[in-house]
Amino acid sequence: MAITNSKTGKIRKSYNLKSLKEAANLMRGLNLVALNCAGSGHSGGTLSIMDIAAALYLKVARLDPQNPDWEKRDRIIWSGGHKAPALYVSLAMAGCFPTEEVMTLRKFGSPFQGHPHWLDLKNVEVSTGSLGQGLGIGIGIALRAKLDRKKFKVFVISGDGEWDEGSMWESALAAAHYKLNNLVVIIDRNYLQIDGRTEEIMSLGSMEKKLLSFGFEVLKINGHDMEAILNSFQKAGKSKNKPVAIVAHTVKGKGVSFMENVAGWHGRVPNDEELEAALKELKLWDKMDVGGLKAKAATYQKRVNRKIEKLMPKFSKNYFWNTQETMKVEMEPTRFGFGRALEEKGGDKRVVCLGLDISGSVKISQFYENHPERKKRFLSMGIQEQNGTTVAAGLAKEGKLPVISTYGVFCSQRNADQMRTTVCYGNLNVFFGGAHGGISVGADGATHQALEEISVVGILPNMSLVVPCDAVETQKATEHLLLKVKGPKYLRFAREATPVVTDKKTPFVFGQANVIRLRKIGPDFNKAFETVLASKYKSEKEEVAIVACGPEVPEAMRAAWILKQEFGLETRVLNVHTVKPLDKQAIVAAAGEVKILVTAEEHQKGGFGNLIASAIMEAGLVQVPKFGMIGVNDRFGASGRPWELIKAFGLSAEHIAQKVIQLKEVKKEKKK
Ligand SMILES: Cc1ncc(C[n+]2csc(CCOP(=O)(O)OP(=O)(O)O)c2C)c(N)n1
Repeated sequence: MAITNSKTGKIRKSYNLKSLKEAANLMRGLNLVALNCAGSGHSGGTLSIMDIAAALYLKVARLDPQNPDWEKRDRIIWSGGHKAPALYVSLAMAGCFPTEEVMTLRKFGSPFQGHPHWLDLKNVEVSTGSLGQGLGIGIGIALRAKLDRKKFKVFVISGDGEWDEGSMWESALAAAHYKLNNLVVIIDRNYLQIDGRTEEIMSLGSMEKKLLSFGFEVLKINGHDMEAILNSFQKAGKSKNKPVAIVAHTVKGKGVSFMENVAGWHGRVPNDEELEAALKELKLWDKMDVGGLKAKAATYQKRVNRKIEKLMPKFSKNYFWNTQETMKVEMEPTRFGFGRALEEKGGDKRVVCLGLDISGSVKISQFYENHPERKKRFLSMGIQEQNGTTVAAGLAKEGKLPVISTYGVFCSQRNADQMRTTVCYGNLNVFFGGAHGGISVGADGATHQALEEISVVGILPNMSLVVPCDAVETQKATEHLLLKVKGPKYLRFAREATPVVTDKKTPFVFGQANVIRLRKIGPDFNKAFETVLASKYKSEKEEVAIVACGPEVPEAMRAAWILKQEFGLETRVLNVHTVKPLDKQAIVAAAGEVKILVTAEEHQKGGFGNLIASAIMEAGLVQVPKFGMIGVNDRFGASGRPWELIKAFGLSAEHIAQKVIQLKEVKKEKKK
């Protein structure tokens, strides 16, 4: 089949071998320009799958770009959602929307999210981004076709690294069990994942033999030979009673010499010079209006900037970070503190680190990078959050101090039952490094923005949970959790650089909050504040308390500054780095001593705020303060720049200050 008019049954546009190859080449170019405009994303895998994508969307699958909900269309599932740009340029080339629109990729408000979201963009079948789930969805759709005697086909595009996930093999069993001959799974066998070569990270061996033994009809092809690709799809259409697996041997980064077979290009995008070199290699530099495409992206971004600025509460001055001398701070990602601590304390032979194929980015690899002798204590688990958690449990049971780390979403929720029943119920000494927490992971979008860990993890018996406010505090917390806290522990930290507001001397006592007070507005932001342990603090009859954790602590400090300068209000900032066990004494003391109390979290609103509220309510105070919460308001995240999202989702200091003022005014009005 092909791009079809669903009303007349006629082919809208047909491709021969030559034009299909040309289209695939152009799609590579468009993909790279979009990635360059986005400033982040996945070059390697989008290039390795592009010939297959071109064949599927332009020639093989039955689709009507004018009728995305056409019942008879073939369904294409992108199980590896990080290859979204390849999906978007495929849809554009098929005629679903103008190609230039894809240049808004990964920008705030764009339908071209970092990972595909079917509710944002017609023609996207399902939302993906958490690896290992697309095949199961495909099976569900294929089963529905069988139940209702529908003739459409289901194609699932997966990556080889993705097959580290146990869920893929569960799905493989099910596909064969139900004899789904209407299901074709494509494996982009490029032999690379993030941390390196698949066979070194978690050997897959022969995918062909494995899938054959699972009951698939298996076709092995060169995934860049267009004729072979088309033939394999034709053969796949004739399967009698088996699901089909096309193992497409490909080259990650295909088409651009300096990207080919280089693991580092997994999550890197070309800068302007690299883009030019790449497009010249693809013989597209003179053919494409790169300037025009980039202008489209720039114009869209300007609109975003204006929209977001409108969402910001306004004061007499701009108090945003580094806009005026006094607001100058150093910025460092909290994950750097995690890496430093592992490097410094990793000499302890009991420490074993488990990598989940994102080791460089979350900084767990710093454990061994300068200490080759520790490499044997670094266990590569591939993309296996669930298995990694139980393996860590086994290590802990035998006296080791295992540390396991990946994106917070996968670290706290992909393995939720393993964490609950094996680790927490057994009270085992496993350290979870929940990296890239919060929306500040930015352009990757909702699938990668961990906003629920405080609720999911903080409710577990025996668990300790720390959410440090900056890189320095992250280092202290990592060291403490690793060596001093027995039992399960979870550290929530972030990807983006955030203000450093503590130093070596700042108190950090596990389980005890700090009080931060603005003493004297002066030229140096950090020096204007004094920090003491909450247990040592005596009330100064401040009117306001802001109770915060994680990256909202610096925002709370800035809010205290705004409240003082603009309204003359004194604020007690409570840095509650340890969320479990919670320093209820400090919280209740604040509640009893101020008139307005606002909680602030870069998390679903209430995960932290409700813990603070219940601590206050349970204390049975005679009088409770006016209470407000700042957090993400019952929604999923979105693609965008980290600081754009902080502003757009109402998490900035300006929003905290505004909330305080609103509460103050409500009170005044009621008195009248
Ligand atoms: C459950 C889950 N864990 C981790 C990640 C982070 N991640 C994104 S892509 C990727 C590597 C995927 O490798 P592969 O499937 O081989 O894709 P390709 O190399 O073809 O891009 C990882 C670990 C994720 N998206 N989902």
